[in-house]
Amino acid sequence: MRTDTPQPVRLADYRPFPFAIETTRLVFDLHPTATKVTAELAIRRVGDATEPLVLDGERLKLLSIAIDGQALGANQFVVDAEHLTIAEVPDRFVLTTEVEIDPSSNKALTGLYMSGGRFCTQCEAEGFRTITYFPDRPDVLSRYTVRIEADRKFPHLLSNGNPGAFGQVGETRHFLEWTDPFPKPCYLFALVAGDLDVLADKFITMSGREVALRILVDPGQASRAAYALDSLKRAMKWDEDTFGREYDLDLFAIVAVRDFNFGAMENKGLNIFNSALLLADPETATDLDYERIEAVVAHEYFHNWTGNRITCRDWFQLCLKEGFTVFRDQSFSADQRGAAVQRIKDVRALRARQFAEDAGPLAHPVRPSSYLKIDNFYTATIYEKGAEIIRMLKTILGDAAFRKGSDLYFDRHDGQATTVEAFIACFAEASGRDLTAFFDWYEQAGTPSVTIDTDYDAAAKALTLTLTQSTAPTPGQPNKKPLPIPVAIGLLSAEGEVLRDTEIVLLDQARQTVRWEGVTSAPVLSALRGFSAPVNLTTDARASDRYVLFAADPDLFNRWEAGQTLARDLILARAAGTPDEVGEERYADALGRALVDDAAEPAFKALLLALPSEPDLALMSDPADPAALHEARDTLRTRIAVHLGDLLRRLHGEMQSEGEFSASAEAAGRRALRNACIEILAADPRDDNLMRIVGHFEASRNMTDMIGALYPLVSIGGVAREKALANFHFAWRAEPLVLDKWFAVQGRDPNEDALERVIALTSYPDFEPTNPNRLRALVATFANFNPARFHDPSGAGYRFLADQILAVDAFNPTTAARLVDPLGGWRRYKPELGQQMREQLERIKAHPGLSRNVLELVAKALD
Ligand code: 0A1
Ligand code: ZN
Repeated sequence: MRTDTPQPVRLADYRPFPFAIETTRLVFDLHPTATKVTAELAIRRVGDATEPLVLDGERLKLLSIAIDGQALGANQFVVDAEHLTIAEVPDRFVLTTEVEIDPSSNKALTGLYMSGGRFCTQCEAEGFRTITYFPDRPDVLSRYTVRIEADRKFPHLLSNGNPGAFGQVGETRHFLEWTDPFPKPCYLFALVAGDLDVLADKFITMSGREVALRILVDPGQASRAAYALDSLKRAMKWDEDTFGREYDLDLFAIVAVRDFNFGAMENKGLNIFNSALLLADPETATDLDYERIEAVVAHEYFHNWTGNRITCRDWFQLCLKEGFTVFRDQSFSADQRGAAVQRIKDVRALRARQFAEDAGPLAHPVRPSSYLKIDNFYTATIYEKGAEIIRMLKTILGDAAFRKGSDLYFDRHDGQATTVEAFIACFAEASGRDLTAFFDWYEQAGTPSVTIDTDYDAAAKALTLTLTQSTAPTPGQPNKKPLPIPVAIGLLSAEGEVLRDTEIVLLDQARQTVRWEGVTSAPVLSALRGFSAPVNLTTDARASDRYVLFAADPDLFNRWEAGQTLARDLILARAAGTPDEVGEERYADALGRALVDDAAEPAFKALLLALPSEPDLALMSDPADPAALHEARDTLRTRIAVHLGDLLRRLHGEMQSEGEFSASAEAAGRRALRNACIEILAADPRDDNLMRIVGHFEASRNMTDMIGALYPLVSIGGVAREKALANFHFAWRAEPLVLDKWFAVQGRDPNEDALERVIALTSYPDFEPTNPNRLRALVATFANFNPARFHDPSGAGYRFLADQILAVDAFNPTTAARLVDPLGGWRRYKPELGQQMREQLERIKAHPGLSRNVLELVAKALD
């Protein structure tokens, strides 16, 4: 809770910690309501002799404190709400503190808390300070030994590193010791204690060492961890093959917990996962869940090198670990599942989340220079744009120099807490290139706009390309520099033949021209292939050029992009009151041709069938009118459903797989296409379509098929909706992860009574606001993915969200803050809506006792 005016933390103020914590011994005497933590820190002064020792600590009850075994007198130290300060300390000493904490009352889910009757921790970014007094900053690395003592009702006692001594304590308690040989910052500390089932396996590393693999889950759930375990083994091998990275401990453990603020956490040797991102079987998890599990298991594993062995000097460098690790997990997924489909999905997410962030009041550089609460900076900009920067680096340097640079980085900085500068320096050195201008990508916020104009000289058979770039001002950055932007460009003929293969043009000026000779016929430009840079591109292409690309671009990303651009323009034209009916028919025809192309994979076709989302369309219109966009998008959907009805019904039938469920990308692609067909057909709910969807729902034997029909049935409304929801609830009422889906589907309900129903659902016995998964399933889904209903003209959607934010902020500020975003873009909406969004932000801001987390975001949104 806020006690005074919060002061921002600034990158420019970074100072090294004046002491080294050489070893850290922690003793946990676990009790749900009163846990005792004893910390023995071997400390050595490394800074100035006059510096006091200042440790972080919050919500701790200090029981005792001693230096070298001598208890300190009350006048020798000061404790306030956030620190423990000892003015005079020797140059080398052992500090022993004993504190008491109450995990059972911790609903903030940071530090030590209880989930499902089990003890667990979440220390990133600043949770360790609620466990014991410590320099809670990533540049203080220490070697840990941990003794955990608990009632035998908590059979598994886990921490980082390798297990050691264990034994009984009296009649009812037991203990286990853990040693982590690798120095680590305290945000990577983890502890779990409780009743768990184990799925065990092993992995032989590239140097022949055996690593024990363990996934620990709720009793009875071990079989649901099989896919995660398989993903882990594939990720371990991939990291050896692709980056030369080998795992370093004898044990790698993952624990699933149901109450978790984020997706997962890369604690050294003991990853802790939100159970939604770990547990899967065909009956309860969708293909999207499988895909995410694979990606997140890999992501957390990859952090062992990019984050743990080499960590961040300070939290401003967060992208050093997150951007690089996201790039690594995206590359892994591309190798596992197919590059083009993966790239399209990644770019879709980037645009929906990061481009929106960059276009609003919360825009910030990939490496920010100040913050109030670091928890608010776990953003799409730091993660996803951070990954795009690494991708561009690889594109610009080429594969071999990129690998040389990463090898150098791992070699030079192993065991250190370092900076983005040091990282980029390795690539500059390895490639011999000057990357000074490239570094601006880290410091400049905003999405660059790139334009390309073409001028074809038929007589000279030459094409002149004029490229320009500019970036609109963002908060605190009125003037922008040109950035080095790799633009991948190829040329097609009007008949769709390849005229010129892909070439990378490095646009690093505000304006540049390129002349290509030997262009034998009037070309169709295929630019920004594979989305080679995170920019908004405008070209002088006509709709006819886009149809050529949509039909024939060998770059599948651009083929998809052409279809999306055509659909987007048609929807925007209709929303603006100028529908292009002929264009809509032409688009439906072209889509039909793409769907019967035997060379294209089902997963790709499913992506072609998905129209641009309403939030994406809102980002493209100024000011946004969500109701008009919803109407216009639905009309195009209906036109496609009618125009391509026979084809969609046929495909829906053909894509049905008989036999055993397979989680392979290929099988998932067929299910995705099948579901995409009925999602469109639901826009034309004539009897046979309705029966087809109901039949699909009732016959479904896996969750992908079931959810694939549930949403269309909900969107059709009426009896179809009621029956499907009731059946689904009855079948899955005892499965929390599936029930989350039941709530989420209703969050997206496009019918007019959706808001009323969503509000009613918050009083439903299954709605648990203290569980972030459940809360987000309903509230965040509604606010982010149901724009037509969230932006109700009465403002009731905004009031609902503000009520939820305030209620959750009282016990979980981290999660409350993550709900603010849908109100943040208020300036982009038509004034009668924007004004009401703003009023709710004002109301939140004025709320007494508001957390710093929420305050920082609402204040920035209103600025
Ligand atoms: N580092 C984790 C996720 C994570 C994000 C934010 C946190 O606290 C503010 C904690 C963990 C990852 O990237 O997977
Ligand atoms: Zn991460």
